[in-house]
Amino acid sequence: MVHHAAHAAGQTQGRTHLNHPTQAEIAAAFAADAAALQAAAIEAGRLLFAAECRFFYASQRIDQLPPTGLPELAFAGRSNVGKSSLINALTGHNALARASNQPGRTKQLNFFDLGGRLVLVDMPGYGYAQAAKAVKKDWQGLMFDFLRGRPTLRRVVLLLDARIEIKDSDRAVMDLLDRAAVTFQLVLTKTDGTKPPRLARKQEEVEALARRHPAAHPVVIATSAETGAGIPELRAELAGLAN
Ligand SMILES: Nc1nc2c(ncn2[C@@H]2O[C@H](COP(=O)(O)OP(=O)(O)OP(=O)(O)O)[C@@H](O)[C@H]2O)c(=O)[nH]1
Ligand SMILES: [Mg+2]
Repeated sequence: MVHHAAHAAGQTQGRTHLNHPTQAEIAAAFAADAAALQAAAIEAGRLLFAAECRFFYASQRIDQLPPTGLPELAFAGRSNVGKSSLINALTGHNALARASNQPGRTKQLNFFDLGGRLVLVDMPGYGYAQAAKAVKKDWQGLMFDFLRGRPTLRRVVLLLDARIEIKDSDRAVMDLLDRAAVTFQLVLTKTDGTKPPRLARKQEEVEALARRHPAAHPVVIATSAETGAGIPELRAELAGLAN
């Protein structure tokens, strides 16, 4: 691709051979190719997430999961971080996944089929301090068991609130995913509440964190379910995992 583009760049400048494009021509050719690839990925993401998305299964127990089939993506993170809202933003629905400002809204594993190509799993949150012990054991235990042992789970989208510090519970989940060798991708949520310089620092901090975790995907995406920021980029990234 780059070679062709550099060749074309050379030709437009009236050269007849392709051996000596200038540094600037090569850089321009790389940039043009990268932009074309990103545009294609964004379009693939848009198409995938424009497909019909339907809820098909809720699971409250690890021995009652739907049969495995399509590649699965699980949305994990602390209570209230915005998992259900992010699924709604990605799929362009207002209320496919139930979101609420009451932490601990999602209490089971909710499975959504996206166009027969990918399954999205909305998970209960962890780290909800006020949850009763028994409750924690129930839905948080279910979440951990699922993350550790699901063969079709292709990636965990691990959400971190851009406005607040990373917590010990987040670190514990990243360690667990490292140990289970389950790839996770860190996604910042609620970026509408953060000024650009602060958000840039946060993004760097989280990218550095990703570099320290063997199971972490290196790309960190900053999103807002409220404004739609980062949603096309996240769709593009996730479309690469679909059938
Ligand atoms: N400002 C802002 N608020 C958001 C955003 N995304 C979610 N919220 C709010 O955060 C709260 C929690 O959202 P949910 O999507 O229910 O969070 P959750 O992670 O699914 O929560 P649990 O199911 O309880 O673990 C709701 O009041 C949302 O409206 C966002 O991008 N920006
Ligand atoms: Mg939820």
